[in-house]
Amino acid sequence: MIWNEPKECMSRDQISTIQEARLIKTVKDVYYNVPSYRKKMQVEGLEPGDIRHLDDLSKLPFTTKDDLRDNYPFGLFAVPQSEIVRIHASSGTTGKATVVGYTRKDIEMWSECVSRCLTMAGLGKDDIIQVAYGYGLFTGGLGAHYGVENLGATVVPMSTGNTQKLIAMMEDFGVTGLMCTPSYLMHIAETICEMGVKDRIKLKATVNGAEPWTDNMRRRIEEMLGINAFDIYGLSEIMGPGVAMDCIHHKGLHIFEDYFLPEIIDSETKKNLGENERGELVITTLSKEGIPLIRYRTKDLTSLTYEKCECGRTHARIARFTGRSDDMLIIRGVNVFPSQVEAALLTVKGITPNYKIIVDRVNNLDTFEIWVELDENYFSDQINMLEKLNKEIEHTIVQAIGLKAKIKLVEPRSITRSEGKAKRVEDRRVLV
Ligand code: DLL
Repeated sequence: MIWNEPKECMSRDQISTIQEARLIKTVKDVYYNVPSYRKKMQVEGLEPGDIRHLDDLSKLPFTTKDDLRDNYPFGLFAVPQSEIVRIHASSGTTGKATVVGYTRKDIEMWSECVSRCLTMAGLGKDDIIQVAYGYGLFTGGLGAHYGVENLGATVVPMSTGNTQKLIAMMEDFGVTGLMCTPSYLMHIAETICEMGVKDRIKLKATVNGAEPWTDNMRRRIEEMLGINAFDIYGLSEIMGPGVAMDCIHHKGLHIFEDYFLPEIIDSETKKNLGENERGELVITTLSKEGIPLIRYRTKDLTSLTYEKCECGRTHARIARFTGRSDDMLIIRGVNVFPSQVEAALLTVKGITPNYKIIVDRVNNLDTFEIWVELDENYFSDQINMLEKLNKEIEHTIVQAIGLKAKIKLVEPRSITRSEGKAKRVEDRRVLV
C-alpha cells in the first residue's frame, strides 16, 4: 500500500506542473525575503519574472555550505524568526555550525516525508518503532521521531548509546521497526546474535541512513536478522532524513519530487548531466518556508533515473551514493571536516598544526584517532604534562565537533611533510 499514493504516483507531467508552480513561488520568496539571494540573482541580471519554466532553473546561481556559513546564523531565513518553531544544526567546514530553521508547516512537510518512508518500509499505525538516531541538533532523532508519530505508529525515543537496553526493550515491547545508522544497525544485529535473542524479537524492518553503506551490507544484516532494511537519505540543509528512500525493490532511492527538485551536475564544470550520468546531486526545495534553498550543492555523488519503479512510484530515483566531492568524513554518523579539526587544534598551545586523522571500523563501530605533533619549543617528556595536554586536546575536539577522538601525541617533526596537497586523513574503513 502506498500511503500517499496521489502524491507519489503522479504522472511525470503532473509532477512537472507542480514543480514549476512551486519553483516560481520559491524563487519569489527568496528574492523578496532573503537579501543575499536577491544580491546573487541581481549579479546574474535575474529577476523572479525570468524564472517561468523548469528549464529556467539552470539560470539560477548555486547555493553552498559557505552561503549558510557566511549568513550565520539566521541570514538565509525567509520568514521572521517568530515563524520559526525549531532550529537544527550540522557541521560547518570550520568553526561555525550550519544552522537551519523550520516553520510549523516545514515540520509537517518533513514529518509527512518520513511517514512516506516508513510506509515504503512496510511499517504502519500498528507498529512500534525505536528511533536510535541521536536526538538534539542533529536532524536524525527528532526528524525520525515526528515522522513515526505522524504515521500514527508508536515511537520509542531511544537515541544512541545503550545497545543492551535497546535490545532488551526491543524484546519486551515487541518492537517491529528500528531507525538508526547502518553501522549502528550492524552492531545491534551482531549483539542480538551474540546474546542469542534473535528468536525473541519481532523486528520486521529497519530504516537506515546518515552515512554511506552498501547493498552487500544491507543484505548481510537482512539475513542475520530476517528483516528488510532500507536506505534513507537526507541532509540538514535541505530538511533532514526523508528526502529520499529506497523501496522494497532496492533499485535506487525515490526522491520526493513534489517537495525537492533534483539535478545532477559535473562538480568541476558545474554543467547539468543527463539521466544515469554520475555527478553531484543538487537540490532545490519546493515547499520550504523557513530556509528555502535554491540549487543547493549537496556534494554527494550519485545519478538519477526517471524510469517508473516496479513499486508504482513515479518519483525519480537516486542511485546509491558512491562518495562525496569534498573531504567531509562521516564518523559515527557525525559530519567531520578536517578543516574543523585543524581550526580546533590551532587553539591549543604546545602543538604544531601538523596532524593526521585516522578513521577505522572495529566491530562495526567507527574509531576516530588524531595524531598531533608536539611543538619543539614546548616539547617535554614529563608524563603528567603530556597527559594534561592530551586531555586538553581531547576536550577541545569534543567541544568543536561533538565527537570524542583518541589523541596520540607524537614527537616534533615526526609527521611526514607533504610536498603537494597534505594527506591529512587515512580512512581505513572498507565498505563491504
Ligand atoms: O545525516 C540526515 C539524516 C539523518 C539522513 C538520518 C538519514 C538518516 P547531515 O548530518 O546534514 O544530515 O548529513 C548529511 O550525510 O550529505 C550525505 O553525505 C550523508 N548521508 C545521509 N544519508 C545518507 C545515505 C543527515 N543514505 C550527509 N547514504 C549527506 C549515504 C548519506 N550518505
